[in-house]
Amino acid sequence: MTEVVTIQKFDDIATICIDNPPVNAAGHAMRKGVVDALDTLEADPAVKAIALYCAGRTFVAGADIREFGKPSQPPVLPDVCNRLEASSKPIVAILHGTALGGGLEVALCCHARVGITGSKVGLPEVNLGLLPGSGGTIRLPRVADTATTIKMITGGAPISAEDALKHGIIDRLEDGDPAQVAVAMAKELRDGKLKARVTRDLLVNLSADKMSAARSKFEALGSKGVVALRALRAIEGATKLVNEGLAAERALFIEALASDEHHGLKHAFFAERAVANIPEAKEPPREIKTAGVIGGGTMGSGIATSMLLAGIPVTVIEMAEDRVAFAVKTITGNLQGAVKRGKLSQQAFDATVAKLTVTTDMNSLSDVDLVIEAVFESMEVKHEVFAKLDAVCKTGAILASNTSYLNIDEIAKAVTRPQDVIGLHFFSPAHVMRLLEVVVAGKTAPDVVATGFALAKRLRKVAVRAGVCDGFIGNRILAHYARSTGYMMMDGADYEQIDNALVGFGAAMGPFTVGDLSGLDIGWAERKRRAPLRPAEERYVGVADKICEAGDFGRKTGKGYYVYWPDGSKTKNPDVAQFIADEQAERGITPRSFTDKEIVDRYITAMIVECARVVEEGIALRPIDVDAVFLFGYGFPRHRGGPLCYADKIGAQTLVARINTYAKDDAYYWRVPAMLQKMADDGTTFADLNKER
Ligand code: 3H9
Repeated sequence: MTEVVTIQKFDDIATICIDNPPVNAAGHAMRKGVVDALDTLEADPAVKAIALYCAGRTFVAGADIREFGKPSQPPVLPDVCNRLEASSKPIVAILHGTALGGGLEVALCCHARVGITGSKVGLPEVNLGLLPGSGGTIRLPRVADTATTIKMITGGAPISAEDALKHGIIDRLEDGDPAQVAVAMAKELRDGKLKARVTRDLLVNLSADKMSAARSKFEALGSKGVVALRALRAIEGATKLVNEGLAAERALFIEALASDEHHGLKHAFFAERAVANIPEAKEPPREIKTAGVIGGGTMGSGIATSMLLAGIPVTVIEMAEDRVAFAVKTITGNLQGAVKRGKLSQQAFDATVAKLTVTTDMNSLSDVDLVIEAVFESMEVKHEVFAKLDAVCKTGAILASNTSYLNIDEIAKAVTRPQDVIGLHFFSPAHVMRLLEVVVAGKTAPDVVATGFALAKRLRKVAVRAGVCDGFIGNRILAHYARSTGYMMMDGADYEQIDNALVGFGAAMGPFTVGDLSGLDIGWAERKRRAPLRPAEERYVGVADKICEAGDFGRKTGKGYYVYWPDGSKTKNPDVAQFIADEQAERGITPRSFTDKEIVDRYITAMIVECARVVEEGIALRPIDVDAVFLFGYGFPRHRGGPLCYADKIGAQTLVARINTYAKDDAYYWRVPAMLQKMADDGTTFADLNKER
């Protein structure tokens, strides 16, 4: 036995307990421990039936992801699974928490499965670019129907124990403590009250038509369907002899382990968790029982919705009565949307709305624990708001700004308690987007930073620590690489081609379509603000300004880079071609063509350049923090792991060579960051930097 697996005997039944915190992952010690335990119990003639359960918060949540990419140490999980299935004594698995991936595969090899109420089961391997690699694709279709098998394996979402029971994946639902349920169920198994079955002996339940429809669907997705298609190929193996199917699954799993998709998705999995590792992590957070939001526009209402969904009572301050009505309507509308999406029950809706107050009276904030302002982006307005908060809010209340780019140190000058001031930068729609930039100013107290992270957790968001600079991590980087698309357009690339090339790279939408969607007036205002700060050497493209001057702000006005037709289609706005041609003539530019590859290369390289600078200057703690910002706030394709994970794949030397080539067109824009040059010289990577910091 190993320290993570123990056995206990109760007359003629026995239990095997796995205790491998935090999530009982099937690492080497667990695998070896289970096989040793089984050897011991099989050799004991007194033992008639066995129950396998876990201590702690969950049944086995899968293989140990940290072991992937390292040489595998026997016994490997597929062998552990086969060993369990071949046991001469019946075994029942007791599932609590989340039985995921290799965890569910272990359970499928046991001879009966009992779910504890509230538990979930799933095969989420595709979320890591993998497929179930311990028989899940061969055994699940022997207990569940085709649609359930395809959905669980190619979609990756877990299902409730109730649904698992309905679909035949588990045999029974019980309430109670897993250790006690284990003893009771082992006795029932011994007495034949709980029926034992060997999954591999069951008939396969696969509809050829449904499999073929799924195959066509994933093939049509191109590169986005690769992971699901590989998983589907493994499921097809279920129709072969069991051992042949298992061997084919193993081969596909090993292929998946070596794939770029797995590399990127595994990085994304760890990025989501690594960002919580901040210098202030050990500080006890302040308690947030109630909150205030200043400004009930789209952003403020989204923030309020997000807090209400987390059960935090919110007071929203608006300037006038008509604005109060607008905020109430927007927030209740958001909450109704949550009901429609199944995120909130109708019953909970009424209780949630009851936690909302919208008023024009700033004094209502006198007792709240946190206030987030989401008012107009002007330092003057922010100063006015913060001075009022300073006068009204109780001692110890956190005063946060949702500014997208303004200097938090400067904002904090308006109050007598700068230690309580922080930036909490939400992304629109704030009740949907997962990213929260926690912007730490010079005087922000460590426990205020810790509170920002604790709040993000309650709101189910991913918090990333950022330093103060124009645009913090995300918007600063965006402002830089967005210019590359304007430059390419001005130099001759068709903007629709740019959009399509970036969608081909994995973006949900191209940058010009995104601009139209979010409103071209936003960028216009931002360019006007930055105009006095713009260095003389910086190249400027005025096409977007011309579109705005014509009164076209994108989707909301029906016209921007594209014209949006009532039938939902869009075509290029013919005015834009003229604006481009005029500016090219004015600046003496002879347009040239761009390949899709050059478009993607220039765009991504521009992004990586500014990402490197943000890390170099300490605005982001580590490269992985920048990756998290782009994965959770900017729709960077998850399977590529984030811009700096992708940068390592391209290689620093290639990136430096590209920048030097592009610099021949524009030596100001294309400068090599010192950090990237160093990496090109000494062969280090952003991944190395993640390990160091
Ligand atoms: C697989 O099973 C392949 C097999 O088919 C074939 C094999 C041959 N391994 O998320 P949390 C860590 S593939 C290692 O914050 P929660 C996590 O990094 C696997 N570590 O907690 C974190 O560490 P830290 C299929 C893992 O309560 C800590 O545990 N399974 C693993 O919010 C707490 O995690 C999956 O994909 C792991 N498998 O959520 C399940 N899982 O504290 C992936 C977690 O140092 N896991 N950690 O940052 C999850 O979905 C969630 O962690 C879970 C708990 C729902 C279980």
